[in-house]
Amino acid sequence: MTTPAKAMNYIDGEWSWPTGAAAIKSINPADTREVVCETPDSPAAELDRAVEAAARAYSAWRRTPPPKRAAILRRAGEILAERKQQIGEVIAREAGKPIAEGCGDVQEAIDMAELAAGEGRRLYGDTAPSELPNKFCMTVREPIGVCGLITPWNFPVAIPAWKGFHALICGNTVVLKPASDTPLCGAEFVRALVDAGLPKGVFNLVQGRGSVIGEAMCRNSTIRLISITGSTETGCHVAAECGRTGKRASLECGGKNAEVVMDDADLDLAVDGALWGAFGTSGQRCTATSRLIVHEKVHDELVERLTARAAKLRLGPGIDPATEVGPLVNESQCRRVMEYIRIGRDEDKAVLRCGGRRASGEKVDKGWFIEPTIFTGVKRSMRIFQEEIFGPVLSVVKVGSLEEAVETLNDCAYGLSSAVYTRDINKALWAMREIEAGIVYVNGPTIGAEVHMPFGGVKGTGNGHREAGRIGLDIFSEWKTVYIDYSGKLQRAQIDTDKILEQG
Ligand code: UN1
Repeated sequence: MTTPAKAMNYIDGEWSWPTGAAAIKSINPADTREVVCETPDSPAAELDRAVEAAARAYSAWRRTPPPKRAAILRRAGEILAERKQQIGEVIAREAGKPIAEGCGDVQEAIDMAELAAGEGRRLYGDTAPSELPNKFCMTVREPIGVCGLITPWNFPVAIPAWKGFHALICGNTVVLKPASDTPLCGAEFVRALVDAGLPKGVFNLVQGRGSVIGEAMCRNSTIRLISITGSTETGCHVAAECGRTGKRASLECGGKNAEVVMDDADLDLAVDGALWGAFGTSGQRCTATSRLIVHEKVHDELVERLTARAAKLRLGPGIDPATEVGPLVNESQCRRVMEYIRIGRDEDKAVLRCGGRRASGEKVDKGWFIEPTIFTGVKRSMRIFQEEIFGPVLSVVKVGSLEEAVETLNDCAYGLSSAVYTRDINKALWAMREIEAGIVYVNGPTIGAEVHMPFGGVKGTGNGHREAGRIGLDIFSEWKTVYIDYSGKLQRAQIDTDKILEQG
């Protein structure tokens, strides 16, 4: 085993370990004997120090022309591309993702760098005519100030990039608190920005626990915005704290995404989609397919094909190129998922069709592996149908019509992603309109959103924001409306001028 790396804090242009801070160990979830890295259990004061650095850097960064900010982001993207394999391996070891997915995670960050850098030459506002003569109206985007980013372990490079690059291109300065399960991934992301030449203080990294650093972020009154991807429970807590201190909160929270399969669907395609959507990333995506809603005419055949394929998926460490499904990220997630499997078995006679156990065998004995699990006969009232599990567990529900399928899909507290498999364009368009979700796929799985399109959801998934795409800039900027009066005299708006005799 190699000596564990150190994933330090990066504050005001310096990598540092806070004096006296204990170490949090990040463990390889595929082999818990391996300590991937040590990171400081930073005290709250460290967060405040990072915010002060970000606040000092803000004035110059806000005035840096956006195309110049863009050049740094573009370079960061190039550096991530040069290091893709190496960082992909870090993701495989620290988050447990299969290496192809780890590299895909880095690729998503590269794509986001490209997108955000392009925005450096746009950041468009509007111009509009005035209701008065010789007057002109326009809007310009302005940054918000110091932004706090709280990011999860399941896309430990891509999500910091989604949030961080948009924040930076808009002219904000940043403090990032990455998940304590993946501190080295967070440090690798920041290292790319540093090596790209970002001025000191513009992007700061504070490692540690959510209960200390996340809470300190909420309390800090200099931070103007917190953007968090995490559970709905944590997101709502952060939003409540932000409300108390007058900050903006942008929430990207839970999902309970469903794939609908109609009787006219291409079943091979639907099986491929369900398999990838449910068991890709071991089901640990907020976009993962955790419900499969199937027309009764194709239900049995679909379930048969799906269970046969799921049972053959190759489990193993992410670093092994043969691996299709990696481990759960840590012990508590593993226990949580096993508890849901127990609940599924106990409640109201859901039928366990495959999986349902901790995986065993030479490749998986040392890690947090769970067999891809499928329940059939699931009813809408069941907890495995309603609650986010965040693991390789799929609940199948049988329905008799498209209307029933969509009503079933919508009977849920979340609304992030969804998929409909049908060959009938009318059915597809009807479902597209009726589904309550931020993302709808037709004949494609619920996972795999692209960086240039808005990402986010309705109901318990978020609070109305969309990340990524052009619209993601709205999270990280304020609009300023500018009126320019070149008439050379007082022109009064919102006054009935006919009644003012002297008005010339
Ligand atoms: C997440 O799981 O939080 O759409 C993000 C997808 C990925 C992003 C997932 N591009 O599946």
